Amino acid sequence: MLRRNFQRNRTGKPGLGEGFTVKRTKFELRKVATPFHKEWLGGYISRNTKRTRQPTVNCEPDNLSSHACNSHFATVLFMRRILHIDMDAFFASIEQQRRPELAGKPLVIGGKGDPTKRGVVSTASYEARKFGIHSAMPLRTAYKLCPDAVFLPVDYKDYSRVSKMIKKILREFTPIIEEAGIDEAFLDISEIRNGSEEIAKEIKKRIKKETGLTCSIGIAPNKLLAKIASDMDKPDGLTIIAEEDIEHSIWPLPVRKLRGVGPKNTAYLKEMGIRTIGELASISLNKLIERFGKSYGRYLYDASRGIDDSPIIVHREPKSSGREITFQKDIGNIQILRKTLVEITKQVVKNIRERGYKARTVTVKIRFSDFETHTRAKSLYEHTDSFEDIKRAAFDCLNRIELKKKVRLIGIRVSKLEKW
Ligand code: TTP
Ligand code: MG
Repeated sequence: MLRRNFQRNRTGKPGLGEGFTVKRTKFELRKVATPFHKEWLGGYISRNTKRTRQPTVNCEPDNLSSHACNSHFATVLFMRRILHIDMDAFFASIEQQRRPELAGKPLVIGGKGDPTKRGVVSTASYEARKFGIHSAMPLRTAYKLCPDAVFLPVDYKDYSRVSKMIKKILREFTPIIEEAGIDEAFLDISEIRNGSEEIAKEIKKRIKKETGLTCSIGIAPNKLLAKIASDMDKPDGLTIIAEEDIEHSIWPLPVRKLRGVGPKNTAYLKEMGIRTIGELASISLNKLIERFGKSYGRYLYDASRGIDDSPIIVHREPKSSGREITFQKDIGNIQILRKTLVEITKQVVKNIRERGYKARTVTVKIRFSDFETHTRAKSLYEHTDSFEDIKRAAFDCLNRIELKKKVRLIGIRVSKLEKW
């Protein structure tokens, strides 16, 4: 009974004191409590859990309705200090850093850096964003919006090198770090004695000194809020959000700022008359579950209140590895498609081998000239990194797609990876 979920007393009203979700046992709380918190808890956590291995506060579900118990847990849930860091216009800033003549100029990074050819924008400098250019936009559209911008190809190798330097600096602050992407990470700074602002400023200073780059930092009681915070004052921002700030700084934001709320659900919520996170927080749990299902409905209910107890995942295994090619000209010739599939399969197999993984599922994607997209997947008998086996599965998938139109893109992804 060490891991029990207490989820009671949900009133559906926005607010954190009442209607609060308690998901942690005291045993778990002991693991997240800092020395300050342990002191504040007056030994609640450490004293009895060790001896009895039982929760120390009487938090049987019926007692959770008591306000004291509720607010006690509310405080505990909101006492972590999570820092989210995200570099500013990462690829573009690296290029501007190594070519000072590009500083302050509209700069677009993407594909092979030729805006007359196919390819998408990876990122744009803040100067280029003023023209409406953004990530994932076709390079040709970016060129139309700002013909004077400088276009450069993506240099992953160098960006990964800088990314590693940054992660190394972050590790000097705490080993509890989740690498969330090439230019972002979550750090659990609960155990560090210095103040949040002080830590953030020190991180910014170190990164600026060693890479010349700026970043934006958000600090909050959990990952959900920390990520929203780091995005609130870009570039070179520092935003600290406490539990009491949720109402005035989180509730006015649009719902799509919440992790897991994509364009589809944003549109659906809009149909329900919900645009902001605060409006979402005013919807009852029952109604959300009715509309979105049990798990996502509950997620929305909690997230709109700033509640999130997802842990920092210190080392995340890659879930999949893939490669795709967009042809310069749409292809109608099956032999060319097969040859390309062999090429990208080779690259993917090389990639998983280098990282010591074997895969169980192979997925092939075909996008036709009109953007209609089909995928087919095949599961293998066992995990493998054999090029022949993966190629055979890929061809099986390709054969199951009716090639009725010219093809714009072909891709392969291997998933269900396991370390070997
Ligand atoms: P982001 O952090 O999303 O973007 P950014 O760092 O360029 O800008 P911001 O200041 O708003 O954080 O992504 C980090 C890098 O990942 C980005 O520099 C380029 C790359 N990237 C892509 O290649 N394709 C994409 O669609 C996105 C969103 C990012
Ligand atoms: Mg970034």
